[in-house]
This record gives sequence, structure tokens and C-alpha cells, in this order.
Amino acid sequence: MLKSILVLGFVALQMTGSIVQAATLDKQTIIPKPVSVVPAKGTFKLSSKTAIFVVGESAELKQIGSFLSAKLSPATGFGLKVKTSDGKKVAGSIVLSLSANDTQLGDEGYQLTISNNNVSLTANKPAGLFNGVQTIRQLLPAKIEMTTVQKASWELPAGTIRDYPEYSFRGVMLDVARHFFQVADVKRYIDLIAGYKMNVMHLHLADDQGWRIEIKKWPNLTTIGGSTQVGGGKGGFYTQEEYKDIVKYAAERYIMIIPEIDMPGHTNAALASYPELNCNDTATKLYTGTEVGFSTLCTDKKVTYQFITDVMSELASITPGPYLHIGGDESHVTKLEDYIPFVNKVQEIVARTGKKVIGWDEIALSTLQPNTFVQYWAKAYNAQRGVKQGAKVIMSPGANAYLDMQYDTSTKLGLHWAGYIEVDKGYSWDPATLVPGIGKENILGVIAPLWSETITNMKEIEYMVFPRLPGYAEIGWSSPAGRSWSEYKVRLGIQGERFKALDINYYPSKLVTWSK
Ligand code: TNX
Repeated sequence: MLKSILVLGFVALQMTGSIVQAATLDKQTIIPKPVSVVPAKGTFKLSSKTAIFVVGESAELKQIGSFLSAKLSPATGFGLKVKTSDGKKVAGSIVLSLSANDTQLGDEGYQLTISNNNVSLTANKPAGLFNGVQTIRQLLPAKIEMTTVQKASWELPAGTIRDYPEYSFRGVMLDVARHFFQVADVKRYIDLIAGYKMNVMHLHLADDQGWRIEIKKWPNLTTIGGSTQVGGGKGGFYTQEEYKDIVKYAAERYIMIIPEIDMPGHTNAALASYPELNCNDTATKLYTGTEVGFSTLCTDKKVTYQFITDVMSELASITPGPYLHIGGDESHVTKLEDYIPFVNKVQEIVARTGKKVIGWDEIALSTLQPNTFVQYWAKAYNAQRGVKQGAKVIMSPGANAYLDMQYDTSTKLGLHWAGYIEVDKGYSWDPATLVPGIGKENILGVIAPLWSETITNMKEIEYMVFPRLPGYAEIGWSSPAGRSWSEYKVRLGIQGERFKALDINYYPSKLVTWSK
């Protein structure tokens, strides 16, 4: 009798949480799923004595150490110090170091080794260490993401993770043109994608409804073109200083910003700002509706190309990344015989800035330069045509990866022209087999776009983005051989606690059992 009470009591204790040992490393629910996980006995326990050591004198490594400390300190209350080490293991610490060339890990991979005494994170490059830091966050209880001191047992299960991405491009696009979003919102979005090891944020900076980036030689673009948005609200724009601040914030999280100026269509904001960009020399009216495909730059005017040269040069000068995105989609009122030479000329203009061109799949109708990239969103035929010209493809298929598509018929925000994308549909596709004739070797990576015709604030962004975003991160990072919806949805459900801790307004899809 007494014995069975004791046994029951023990079982109950096991179930109450705080005294339960963390599940072994191979039972962890990391997203994106790592390449290899080998569990070992024991756990590493964070304490007020734990320090973060970076090996060698490197400002960049110290910054990654500080990032980790800033993530772990608020909830634990431990105030983890970042120190420099000569490489000798210091008991009870987390050690970040760059290793000799571990070719399998590439530029973004890492190895994380956890024992009772130490956590050792190694990588070839700082980006790999930063990715490993995201894994450390996910190995701790979800409360680690909270900003006030929490009670929990801060343990990392022992073992070794070796991990590296399937694709080098993994990210999101945010449309800041239809509705404008403040710098603080863009930064929050950057933080959220960084946690899932994404490394690209594509900003759609100009469309019919608004021009959102300061161009010093063409000031009306922002004073007039940036003055409104869908629905007639006041719009807004980023000064070049603000844009540089976004770029820097992203770079500190190993995220590249790709700026897009859409042309020759989707240009009403520019056409309303400068009469000379119109074939009839008359400025258009500002536009606050949501139609697409009605505007075009005047493709046979000299001033048009002067304008593009100035815009692209200024954009290149504030963008350290190698890409400028020229849009090129839905130019329904540009004749094909004008569109093709236009795109060819714009490729030359961008080449003169030293950058590489990305454009939506329609640009494959033109003659692509060797360094031009095609972003597939709608027409397989266009993307295939790009590949036949030797271009690499970025996968953003509307029917699979558009974050503005509604989840189902009950979703209030968003659109459904490409169909409904429930969380399972968003997850269950493979970039390398989606389009005939386009294989892994032709693909740079995956970008999930959020168009903002119906999206007006950060909480709405979060609702459309979560919980689909971790799925896109996993499609970009993890091998398709190890992916299945039935296994993934369990891991996703457990992320629900993290979404809560991060105060993310996510869509609680009924297809997933969300842990509270
Ligand atoms: C199509 S995707 C567009 C955008 C719209 C989006 C809405 C693409 C290259 N063009 O202009 O915002 O659909 O889902």
C-alpha cells in the first residue's frame, strides 16, 4: 500500500513539469529540424555562474556571445557574462569558437556539443555560430523567450548536433508599399525570422500605392509618392539613415536585406510624383485601391532610364548585399515589345552599380544576364525559361508560399487568389520537385512573401505569418527526406508555447495540437 502511494506520488511529480528531466536531445522538437542529433547521458544546467566564452579576440564573436546572453539573461535572471577565452575549456560555461575547416558544415552550419560540464558551439563562420545560438534557445524551456524572470529548470540535454542548411537563401518578403510598416515592426519581424535560422529579408519598397525609400535626387517620390497607402491612410517612408539602420540590425542577425523597386508596372506612386515619367507628361493621381497591373513607366523616354539609374545607384550605395530586385511582375499595360527591351536595359543599369538583378518570373521573357535571378511566383513556364537561360531560381510559389493567402474560408485577413494555404499545405511541398525541369541545383532558396493589401499592423503581420513561417524555414533548411507533416505538426504544436512567450499573435490552426 505505502509502496504504491510512493510510486503514484513519484509519477505525479514526474508529470508536474519542473522536476521532470528535460527530454533527451533526440526527443527535442527543434524547427528547422537539424541534420543530425546524437543524444548522450546527462544535462547541462545553466546557473548564475554560467559564463559565455568566445575563443580569441573577435568583436564579431563577442557580439554573438552578447546576443546569446541577451536572449538567456532576462528569463533566467542569471546575467550571463561574455568573456574571452584562450580555447581551454572552462567548466560550467558555454564556449563559442570558430573551428578549422569542417567542410560539411559550410558557411552556415554548426556543431553543438553539450555535456554535463560544458556547451561547446563551433562553426566555420560566425553565421554558423549564430545559427547554433538559435538551436540553444530552442533547447531551453519556452519561457526562455520571456522578458521577465521565470521559474524553470534551465537545462540543455546532453549530446551532439551537427547541422547545416539545404539552401543558402531562406527568408521572407514584406510588402511595405501597400501598407507602410514602421522600422520597429520590421525589426521585430527580423528578430522572429532569425529564430528560425532564416537569412534573407526582401523588402518590397515601391508599388502603385506608395514609394517607401528616400531617393535624394528624386525627393517627390517620398513627399508625394510616400504620402498615402491602401485605404487612404498617411503612408510613410524610410529615410536612407533608417534603411541603413534596418540593414545593420538585420546584418547583426546574419540576415541580408534585398531591396525591391518594382517596375515598369506597379509604379503609380512614382508616376504620381513626377509628370515626366509618364508618356503624356501628366502626373497620375495617387492610388489607394488594391487593383494590380494598371500602371507603367514610359519605356521609350530617356528620362525613365536616368530615373532608374539614380534610384538604383542610391539604393546600391546603402545596400551592402549583392542583390537589387527590379520587380517586373504584372506589367499588364506595358506591351511585350516594350517590356523586353526595358528589362534588358534595367539589367545593364543594375550591373553598372556592381549588383546582381533579381526579378519576378516574368523577367525571364527578356534576355537574362548571367548574374540575373528569377523569383518564381506564378508561371512555371517563365521560371523554366529562366533556367533554360542559365538563371537560378528563388522559390516563392503563390499557391504554396504566399503568407497573404488565407488559411481557409473563415480567415478575415488576406486574399485567396492563389487558393487557401492551411498550415499543412504551406509545409507539404518540396522546392526541388515542384516545377518540372527545376531541380535543387537550379534553386537558390525559398522566400515566403507577405503582400499587405489587407494587412495594416504588426499583429496582423504576425497572424498571417505564424504558424506558417517555421514551415518555410524548415523547407529551406532541412532535407526533404526527413520531412513529413505528421511528424512536423507535433514539433510545431510545441512551438506554440514559444509563440506565446514571444507574444506572437498566431493563428491557432485546428490541424495542430497546441501545447499550452
Ligand atoms: C500578386 S506576387 C502580386 C502582388 C500582389 C499579390 C497579392 C506578385 C509578383 N505580384 O502585386 O500584392 O499578388 O497576393
